[in-house]
Amino acid sequence: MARTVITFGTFDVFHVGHLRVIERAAALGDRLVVGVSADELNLRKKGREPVFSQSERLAIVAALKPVDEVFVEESLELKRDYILQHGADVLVMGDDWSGRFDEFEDICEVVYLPRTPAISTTALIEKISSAT
Ligand code: C2G
Repeated sequence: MARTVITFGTFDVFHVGHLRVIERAAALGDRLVVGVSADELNLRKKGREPVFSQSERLAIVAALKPVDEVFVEESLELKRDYILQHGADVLVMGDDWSGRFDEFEDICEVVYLPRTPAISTTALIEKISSAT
């Protein structure tokens, strides 16, 4: 049976760290499903709107070769439902979330991948805004 991998993220100001985690997630199975966080969720949890809107972020992630399906992640609390709905065998997250999703080990394998060093959306935004 095909092994389905699921991962989640905002993927705002898409960069190579995002690409690498998606590629490594896809390599762990046959089919990759990506939950892209809703604008509303970002506003609620991080107190700011992403630079790119949810439909733009969704379109970018959906166009990537390793990605088979995308959906909008409306709430962080719905992870269990999303894993079940999409029939995921593996949940992949970057290791900034290490240990945070171990509770789902009863329904799937949970894998934390090391983040790509020295790149982040926040650092990019700072770099671009301070450029003269
Ligand atoms: N990432 C990475 N290396 C970086 C930056 C990000 O591997 N240098 C990974 C993160 O660990 C994450 C994914 O890229 O797995 C997406 O990162 P974010 O867009 O920052 O997503 P986040 O806001 O952490 O996700 O349910 C989770 C939510 O959707 C929020």
